[in-house]
Amino acid sequence: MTGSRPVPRAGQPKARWWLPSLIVLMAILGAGCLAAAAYIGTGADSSARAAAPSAASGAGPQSGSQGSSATIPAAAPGPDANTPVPAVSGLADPGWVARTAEATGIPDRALAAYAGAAMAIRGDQPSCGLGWNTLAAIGLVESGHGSINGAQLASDGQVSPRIVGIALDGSTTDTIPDTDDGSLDGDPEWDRAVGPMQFIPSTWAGHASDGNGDGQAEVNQIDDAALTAAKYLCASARDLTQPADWITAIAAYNRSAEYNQRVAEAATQYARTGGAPG
Ligand SMILES: [Ca+2]
Ligand SMILES: [Ca+2]
Repeated sequence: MTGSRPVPRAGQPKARWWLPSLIVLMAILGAGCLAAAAYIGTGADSSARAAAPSAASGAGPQSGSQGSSATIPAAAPGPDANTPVPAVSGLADPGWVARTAEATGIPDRALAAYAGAAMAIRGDQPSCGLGWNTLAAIGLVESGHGSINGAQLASDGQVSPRIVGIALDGSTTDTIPDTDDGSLDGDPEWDRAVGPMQFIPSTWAGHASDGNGDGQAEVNQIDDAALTAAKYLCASARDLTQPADWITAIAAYNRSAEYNQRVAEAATQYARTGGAPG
């Protein structure tokens, strides 16, 4: 996926395309489905909700099936509960993670990162309404949850070998000359999307976050990548429970309408199949 799509990943310049995209998405998905995906992305969790019905839930496919109790259960306090920066992967209840991973097919280690990142951003920015399913949908589309090109996601959240996309040299993508001197993407001529959430170096530089509490922001570590994605999606005071804001946030990741559609479909599907309360 990294190399075949026509536009770069997270951080590319935004284009004023969202209105036609909205129309396209509504035509393809149906207005109800789109609203569901948006709010999923929201309901998705408001950091912790898996598809929790909200004011917009009347249009959601999962409406009525999971109820307002679809909040992700928090993990019991552990020995590291008082550490300054707890790992996001430990925030969601392990039982919820296991059940939801089985229901959705998302690797449990990746799901723990997505859910925990959504829970963390809910604490910092509750008005964003980011759902775990939106992060999971992006992780799926970007890298198959860290499995693209033979990569594997280890229990510590590290993805190896490193995931690095094709050169964004304008031949089949937008043109993004080097911004990092190759320090993140290994390419001193062009920029490339890196890691399981596929950040281009300039975006990573502006939003890089430490999700596993080791004091480092590492683009190929799933907790760090998921938390960074959460912060990036929630930038500009977006309210992802609103379809227009959700679409704009996904467009900031990748402005392709086809990309937006794929993420919307995956987010909707994840909300349908996962996130049942414990
Ligand atoms: Ca570069
Ligand atoms: Ca880290």
